[in-house]
Amino acid sequence: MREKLEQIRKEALQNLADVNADLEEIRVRYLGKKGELTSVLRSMGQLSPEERPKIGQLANEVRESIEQEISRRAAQAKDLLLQAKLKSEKIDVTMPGEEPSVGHLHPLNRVQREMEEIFIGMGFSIAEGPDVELDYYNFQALNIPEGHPARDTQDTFYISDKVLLRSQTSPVQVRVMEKQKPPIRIISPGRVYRSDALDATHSPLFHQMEGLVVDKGITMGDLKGMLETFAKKMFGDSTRIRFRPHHFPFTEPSAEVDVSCFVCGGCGCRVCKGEGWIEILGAGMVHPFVLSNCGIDPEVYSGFAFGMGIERVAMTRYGIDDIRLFTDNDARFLNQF
Ligand code: 2U9
Repeated sequence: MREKLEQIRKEALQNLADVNADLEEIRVRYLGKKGELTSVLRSMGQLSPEERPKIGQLANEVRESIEQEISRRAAQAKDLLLQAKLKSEKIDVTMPGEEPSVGHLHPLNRVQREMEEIFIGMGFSIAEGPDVELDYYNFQALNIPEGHPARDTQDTFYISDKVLLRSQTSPVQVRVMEKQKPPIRIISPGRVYRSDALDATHSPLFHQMEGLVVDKGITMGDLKGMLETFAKKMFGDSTRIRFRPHHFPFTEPSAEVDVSCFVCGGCGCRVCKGEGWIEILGAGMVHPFVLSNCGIDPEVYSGFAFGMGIERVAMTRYGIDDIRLFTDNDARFLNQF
């Protein structure tokens, strides 16, 4: 039995010396419940009482030496694995990094912010209101009576009889006038909706910036001076403006306003289509009916208002010929700004 135990020890240690040894398989084979050492221990009953403790002690020594070798080999394998990992996953911190690509503002937001900055510089505040509006604020308060072409369902998205998607940002100004006493000096940038088919120059969703100034003694001269300052800051110092008589229900008198072509300076070119002028906005003196609808006495106060499409300003400024480019999401277009 002594020889058998020594043989088990020798064989087990030999097996463990193999670099590819399966440690768990060896442990089960020699030390497991059905293992070789265990079966030797089971047959110890046959031994004489004098021999039993000696063989028992030897069996324990053999078990211990096998267990120790298994632990030593397991620790060694773990260490080897760690070394291999450290080698394969080594990072060269001196390598140049990959530069993350940084995005930028959409050209429309860029133009909108630039316009806002110009008006803020002239003392305006920014006012906002809901995209889903009451018919009253979008039309009635603005002197657009029922039956007026602007109310036609072909132009406006109605949600119900009295609720619609705003077709202009003017309702924002009406809401401000209802709450605030003059002096009022606000711009209202934002989305507006019109039931137009999408083509190169029309879109059912576009952006407007409207402005409103109400105080005692406000005149058309104030409107002209302010718009001239805006045009020069937006399109360049040599820009001039031109008023053409027009009609809007919410302003009287009303005008369409052109800026001199910032490319040719007024001689006529491709950008202004030979005109020398580019139509950029509409404006006028706030209609007395609109002032009184909003609780402001037209005998005491007067005001001017203007409105422009932000897409149109951006298209003019950058020479963009198709409004759909703003929403196509084509990086080749967007990355030019
Ligand atoms: C109130 C009173 C008057 C806003 C104005 C225009 C003229 C105008 C168009 C420009 C191009 C709309 O985007 S567009 O199609 N707008 O011509 N808008 S005066 O007048 C107001 C607004 C609010 C209380």
